[in-house]
Amino acid sequence: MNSADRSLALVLVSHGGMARVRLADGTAVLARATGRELQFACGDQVHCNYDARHDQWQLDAIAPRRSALYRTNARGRPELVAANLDCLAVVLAPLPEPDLFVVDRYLAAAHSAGLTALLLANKADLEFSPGVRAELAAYTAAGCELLSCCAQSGAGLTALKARLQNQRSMLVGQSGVGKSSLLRALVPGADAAVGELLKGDEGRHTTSVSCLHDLPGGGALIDSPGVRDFAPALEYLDARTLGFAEVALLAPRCRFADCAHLQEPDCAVRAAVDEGSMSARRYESYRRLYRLHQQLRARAPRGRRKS
Ligand SMILES: Nc1nc2c(ncn2[C@@H]2O[C@H](COP(=O)(O)OP(=O)(O)O)[C@@H](O)[C@H]2O)c(=O)[nH]1
Ligand SMILES: [Mg+2]
Ligand SMILES: [Zn+2]
Repeated sequence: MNSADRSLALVLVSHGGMARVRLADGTAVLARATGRELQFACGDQVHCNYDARHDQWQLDAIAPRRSALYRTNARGRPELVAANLDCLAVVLAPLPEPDLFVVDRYLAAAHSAGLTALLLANKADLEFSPGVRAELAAYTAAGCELLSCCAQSGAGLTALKARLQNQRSMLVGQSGVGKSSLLRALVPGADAAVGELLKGDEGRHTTSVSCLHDLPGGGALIDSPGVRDFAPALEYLDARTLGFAEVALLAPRCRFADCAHLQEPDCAVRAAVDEGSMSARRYESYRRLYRLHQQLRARAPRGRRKS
């Protein structure tokens, strides 16, 4: 190995210590992480070396990230979902029935990671229930961007393309909402690309890993596996607002600077809920996340506590 082999590569797919990376010269190769403690994900810029003796590319360092999206994994540990994203596109549809608490937790994670968030209401050929429609209106009233589209008919896709252009975005959301359909509609040849990316890795299902794709005209789009639930990594959540945009706006008007917006007197957040200008369901969502946050802080060893 010599230092001339050293080049910055982009992680297109990552799983279990392996990554399909795109080298500086544009070729995609499979690389194995040299250290078990290296945590990398789709979108990471990494240093790779070719190990001629083993005929194997090695991934041995990760370049500093401009953003990092984390979740809590099944063992309760923070896990990197994607790196260097600009935008998180949370996809929902009339079918399957949206779980808006999951949507809220994605938005909270995006907000806390400094990403812009976009609600993508797909399957515009179907109708949302009146209850969900009211909640969607509450999201936009709270300043959340909402785009309606239809992967099937193509409606709304021109506006969506323009919105995603020159950005790196990730499609997330429940299984079956149409993430992969949207990807296919926006990235010609995406299916073939996924097959190519997972080549030599037959055990992998295209539906179980995130894949980064170039958008025609600039930017990139990451498709992600469908989820039933999503928990942000609580240690990366903004402790004051838990990533709730309404709370961030209202909190400066609370009487106490450290108001948790639960029982405190003169709380601007509770006042907004009482008068109907903040969605009661969003507030309930905030309270659930707050409880989770408290539980985690109580359990966390001191060194891991943040704020
Ligand atoms: N009616 C309707 N069905 C759609 C639309 N987009 C995707 N679907 C269907 O929804 C199902 C799930 O789509 P898929 O892209 O696999 O969802 P994912 O799990 O989020 O990746 C498939 O049967 C798609 O054909 C749409 O705009 N309208
Ligand atoms: Mg999919
Ligand atoms: Zn308050």
